[in-house]
Amino acid sequence: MITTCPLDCFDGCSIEVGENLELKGEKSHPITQGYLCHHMNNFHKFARIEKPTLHGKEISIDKAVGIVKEKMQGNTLYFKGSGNLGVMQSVTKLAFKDATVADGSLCADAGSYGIKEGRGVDLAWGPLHVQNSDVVVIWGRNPSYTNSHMLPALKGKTIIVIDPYKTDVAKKADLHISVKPRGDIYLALLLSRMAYMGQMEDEEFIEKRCENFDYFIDFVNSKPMVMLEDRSGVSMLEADKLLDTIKGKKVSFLVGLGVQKYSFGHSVLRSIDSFVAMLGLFGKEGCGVGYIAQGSFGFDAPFKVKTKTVPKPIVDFGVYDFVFIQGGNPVNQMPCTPKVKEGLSKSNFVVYFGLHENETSRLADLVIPAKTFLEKDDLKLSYGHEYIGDMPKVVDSDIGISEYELCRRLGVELKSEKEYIEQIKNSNLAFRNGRAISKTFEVVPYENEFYTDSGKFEFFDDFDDDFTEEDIDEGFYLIAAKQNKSLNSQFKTDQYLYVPTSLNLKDDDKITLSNGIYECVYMVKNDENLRDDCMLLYSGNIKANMLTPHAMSEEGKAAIYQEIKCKIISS
Ligand SMILES: Nc1nc2c(c(=O)[nH]1)N[C@H]1C(S)=C(S)[C@@H](COP(=O)(O)OP(=O)(O)OC[C@H]3O[C@@H](n4cnc5c(=O)[nH]c(N)nc54)[C@H](O)[C@@H]3O)O[C@H]1N2
Ligand SMILES: Nc1nc2c(c(=O)[nH]1)N[C@H]1C(S)=C(S)[C@@H](COP(=O)(O)OP(=O)(O)OC[C@H]3O[C@@H](n4cnc5c(=O)[nH]c(N)nc54)[C@H](O)[C@@H]3O)O[C@H]1N2
Ligand code: SF4
Ligand SMILES: [Mo]
Repeated sequence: MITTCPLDCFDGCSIEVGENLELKGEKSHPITQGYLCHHMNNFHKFARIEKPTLHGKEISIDKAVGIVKEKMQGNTLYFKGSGNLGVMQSVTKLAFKDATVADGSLCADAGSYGIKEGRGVDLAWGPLHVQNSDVVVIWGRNPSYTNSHMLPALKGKTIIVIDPYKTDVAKKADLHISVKPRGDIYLALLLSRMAYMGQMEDEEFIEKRCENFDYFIDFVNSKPMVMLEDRSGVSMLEADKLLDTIKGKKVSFLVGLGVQKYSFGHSVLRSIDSFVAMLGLFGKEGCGVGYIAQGSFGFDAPFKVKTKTVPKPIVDFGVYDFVFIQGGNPVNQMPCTPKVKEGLSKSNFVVYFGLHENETSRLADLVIPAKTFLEKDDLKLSYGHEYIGDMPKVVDSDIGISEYELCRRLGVELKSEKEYIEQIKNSNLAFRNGRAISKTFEVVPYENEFYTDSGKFEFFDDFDDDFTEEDIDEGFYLIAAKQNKSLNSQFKTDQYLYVPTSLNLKDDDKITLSNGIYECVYMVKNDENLRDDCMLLYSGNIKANMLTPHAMSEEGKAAIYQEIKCKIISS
């Protein structure tokens, strides 16, 4: 039987389920090409929660559902994570219509906001596009870990990596630009200014397809070169190398989360898009900018309900009597762990509904086991390519309860699972070589129009940066990055703080870092791939968010993990 990987990942792999639920990548799938990553290859090895527990004591599913039904009558917060990206995961929103919903993002929404400002919609830019490019610029993304099914499309291409960390692709790249963290917007402006000086702009494209170019270029030209070099950490010489390499070429830009974990994250994506639009590199084969796309664009959203909302990155759990957490591990993954813990301890009653034990389940009053993706019907819309993946129920299990079943037992009137899935599929499905793809997918995205009100690309012409010179020069950035063996906090996590070798610390030494408000002790490991002004913590590290700020982006209600710098207070 064929199903699809449920995890929060660009690749949306198609999986052949064999005997004893053995999981293998589908060989003939154009993206999956027969292989899966560590997570799915080892999926069955990770212990799952088998029984509901109330304050640590086993109870029945019926009793657990009864408790939720009773408690949700009070002042309730509904918080959904991204442990499983199937569309049916959101069915529970129908049960929590009267609750406050934690809305916004721990992920990509600052950047997405900026993309929507310029292009209207963020369309996917998958491996089948990238294979038509001459040059690929990997900008704040780490495909070897987070998007491994992109790697075949990079073969034989000229590769440029823009990342403060020397990632595996950076080591092999034709050019690696070790940008200062938080410096990409200045780099995009530097590149735009130099491209304009070199008359690289595509006048015809700008004239026909864009709005606001004159304001953009005036704004760009008003920025002193020295300031742009200083703030980006990139010299004009390096910028010139990049421009030289892409001149007259078909170029894909693969942008990741790295560039936008900051207060002005939306403007960072907008600045990159503006640079690319100025060169006329949208709407042409092998050219464009790919980010975490709006996979659900064009599809019906039957579980969308109007509720009270509160921004997710800064939600105070403590003001709710009842907190229902589904498919997420906020104690580990939300910014500012101390505040999250404090909030949860003040709330009267916390439910964790998930697959695995974790930092959040350990603080919850009631723990409810979920069914795995193999045990329920679902559908996957991808944010990294055009293919739509069926996720049929493959096996029955006595363990756990599905999101749909929970909703039903909470008394919500529902259509059948199959009806919902068909409704969503039918709203926007097309076929290519017998495979389902999104109808709103375009072979060459934005070939004819952008999705803004004007139908044109909208250049930007201003942004705010609250960081002072002192903020920039002092302390260390804590890079928040993904690891190859964990999917955020699921699976095999890593517990080191990676430090630059210039600090002359020894592996396994302990150091204390402070962000000015909180302090935390870390065990270190030297990493020669780091800039001297950076340290790195992988997502899923128990202490990954001890020092990240209780704050959110100016736009997009997104967490801004790297908007704070830390100092060593003892080593
Ligand atoms: N194996 C694995 N795969 C995953 C995940 C996982 O946890 N593990 N998570 C999934 C999820 S939820 C997401 S959202 C995606 C994210 O996928 P990516 O965007 O690839 O993930 P990140 O590791 O957050 O960031 C990528 C890179 O940004 C760099 N970076 C940090 N700060 C800056 C900066 O200021 N400027 C620039 N230019 N670069 C910077 C980091 O060094 C890192 O190499 O991956 C998905 N895939
Ligand atoms: N420091 C730092 N913090 C980060 C990041 C970072 O890079 N660094 N990354 C951020 C990003 S990009 C993201 S997307 C978020 C992710 O943050 P979360 O959404 O909290 O992701 P996970 O840690 O993967 O937790 C997923 C949970 O879902 C459960 N689960 C899995 N499948 C199912 C299912 O079918 N049903 C139910 N009910 N539960 C299920 C798992 O048991 C697990 O507890 O974290 C953000 N936080
Ligand atoms: S996590 Fe990503 S790469 Fe791994 S199997 Fe799932 S979709 Fe494929
Ligand atoms: Mo994410």
